[in-house]
Amino acid sequence: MKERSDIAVVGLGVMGSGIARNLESKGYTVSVYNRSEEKTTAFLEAYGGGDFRGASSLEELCAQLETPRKILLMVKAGDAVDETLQELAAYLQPGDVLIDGGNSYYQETERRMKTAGSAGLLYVGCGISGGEEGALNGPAIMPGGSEAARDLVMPILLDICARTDLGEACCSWMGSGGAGHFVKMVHNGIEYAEMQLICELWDLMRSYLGMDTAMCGRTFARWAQKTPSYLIGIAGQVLQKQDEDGSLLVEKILDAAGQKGTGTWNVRTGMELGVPVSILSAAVQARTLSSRREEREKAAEKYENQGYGGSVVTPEKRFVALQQLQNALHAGRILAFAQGFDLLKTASEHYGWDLNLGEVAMCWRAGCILHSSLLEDIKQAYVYDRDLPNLLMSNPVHHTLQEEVPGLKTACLAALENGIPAPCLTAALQYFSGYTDANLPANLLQGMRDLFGAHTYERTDAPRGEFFHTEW
Ligand code: NBP
Repeated sequence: MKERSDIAVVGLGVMGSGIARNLESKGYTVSVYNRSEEKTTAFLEAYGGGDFRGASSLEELCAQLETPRKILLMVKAGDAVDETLQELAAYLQPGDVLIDGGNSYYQETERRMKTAGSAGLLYVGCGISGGEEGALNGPAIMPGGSEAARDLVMPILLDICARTDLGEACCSWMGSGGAGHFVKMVHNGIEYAEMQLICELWDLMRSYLGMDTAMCGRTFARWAQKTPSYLIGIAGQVLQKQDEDGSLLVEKILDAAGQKGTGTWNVRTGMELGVPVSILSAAVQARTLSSRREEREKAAEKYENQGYGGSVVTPEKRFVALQQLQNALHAGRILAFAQGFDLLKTASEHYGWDLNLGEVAMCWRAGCILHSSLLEDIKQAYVYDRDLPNLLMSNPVHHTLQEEVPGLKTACLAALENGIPAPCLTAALQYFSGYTDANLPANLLQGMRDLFGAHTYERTDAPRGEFFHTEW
């Protein structure tokens, strides 16, 4: 074992222990520390044969490290990060690098970076995605922060990140400040939307197409095999999983979902930066509504369930209808990515990060929850035109949506006619309709605003930026 460790991992929970093992497997000597010492002891008992050094205090941990020290925090986002940083500060020296690998809010990362910088410390906000499996075998990694830390951390992160089948790394430097954590936040926002879209598709399959749950599961599995998507694949897996008594497990899972906050951060940030994030927002709100389980039960009783008695597809027409639903899901996913990438582009311009959106898509190609073949198309769209104003303006995406939006319309109509809630699918269609409409009724809105509040308006026969007022 080397005299001093190359890197330290603080926090040996699900992610920290996987990443520590991943680092060690790539030849690094890793010091490990956990607030509750039992976890450090258990970790060393399980993997102590490797190049690991345990520490029972942060002071001991810092003393074990090669300088400049590189310390990866894998603790719960929020106060735990601040508390750990505060305690660590006493044992660090200028030039040491702090890497926060948790799901921190990007503005907190910017604040911590300033505090660390005032002590001469380098700070990296590092989005990591891939769950337990990814942490161990290669996650998607989205680092950003102090430029001076870039050359110190990138070789290490490139060693442990996921790689595509072609060997391309799913890790690249996102930019300064909170860029890395911002990209991870948007990743999670799109994840919310994709998952909700899949759930709505399942609802349509069972309620509109009359398919049984296992058949729906097999359908998702087949789709994911043909056009790879991690989330569609696991939806197929979950729908087919049997409980111990042989019945389908999903039928016994309560239909009440929670949310940890990263979804809400997307919605709030979209509002602040003036980016339409209606699909992402619909996904967050769908979870919130689902969590009101008891209220929904009573309301369903009062309104004798919400079905409006629309037509349900006959088995003979199911094949064609299923094709339309598949198109609806794909189109909905593209539109959710379009909103996510719009949020990234706008934030990049606002904060001066100069995000490379093709590289963001590349980072998500493997190792993370979003990985799917769709990301290859998105990557290509931004490689072809780095300044694409919106994903919808890419020619291949235009071609795909021309083919698939009719399916999205069919899915939304079926949902509306049959009283099947489809907040994300309808938000996706509404976003598409609005974004591609050169004649929105906002002129009436502007007129009314000017009438009651002299808010002024721009005219179609005058240059943009010139404002007029009328005495109505
Ligand atoms: P776990 O819940 O498995 O572990 C949490 C860790 O945080 C433990 O080591 C815990 O120490 C430590 N911790 C807490 Br809680 N409060 C602390 C405090 N005040 N001071 C010091 N340490 C504290 O979380 P995880 O799933 O490994 O997630 C770690 C980070 O990675 C989070 O930010 C999470 O959002 C992010 N993330 C998770 C996933 C995932 O799939 N799980 C994926 C991507 C990112 P203890 O043992 O003493 O309680």
